[in-house]
Amino acid sequence: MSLSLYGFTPFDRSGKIRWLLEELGLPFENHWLDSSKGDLEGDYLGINPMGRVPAVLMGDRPMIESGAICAYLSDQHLGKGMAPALSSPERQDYQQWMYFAASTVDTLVTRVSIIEDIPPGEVLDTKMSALLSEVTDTVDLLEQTLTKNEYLVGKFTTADICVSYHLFFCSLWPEMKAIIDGHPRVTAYMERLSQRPAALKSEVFTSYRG
Ligand SMILES: N[C@@H](CCC(=O)N[C@@H](CS)C(=O)NCC(=O)O)C(=O)O
Repeated sequence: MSLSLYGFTPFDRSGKIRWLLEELGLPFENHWLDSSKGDLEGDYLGINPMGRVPAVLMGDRPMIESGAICAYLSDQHLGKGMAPALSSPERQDYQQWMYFAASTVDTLVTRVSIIEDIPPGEVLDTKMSALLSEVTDTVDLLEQTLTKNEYLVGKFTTADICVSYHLFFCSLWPEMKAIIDGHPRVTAYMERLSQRPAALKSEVFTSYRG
């Protein structure tokens, strides 16, 4: 079945799908869209009616939502070991971290982008400090989890791709990077993941590695 991936830079959410496709060894056609040229309009709305990226076209079936795409592809290719089988005990943790990536880690980035537009003053300070306290709780939990294993679910899975990918996005904000850098196991985990051949090939951690 043909597989096409639509994104607009190596740093939008299509990066984690590209990384996963490399880990799975699946051939795909990469489409870089440019919103300033109207690429997210017209025919593209047949693939993603919201005019957003990423999206994939599997055969003639489109799919949106980066986390769902990663989960679906991993389950479709269960034999490649990127997701634990439904009946395995690890599946519970895997599912937890997949949702944690999309609803806890990814939203930190969405929220900081909104908060940083607030004019300097008390409102900005209060909201930023509440957000940074959540970042600390999030990274503390990861640090604690990584005392038991090198990866979130014991062995490397798509949950590591999704969590580390969104954490990498967080690290692009100096305030959040300072918190992440204060967690040695998390920092070593990010470094370990960034050295995987599939991660290097998809260039997702390029700016993380400087
Ligand atoms: N929850 C969606 C978020 C999709 C999304 O918001 N994508 C952004 C870029 S990562 C976008 O396409 N924005 C359109 C634009 O900026 O014109 C996902 O994970 O796929």
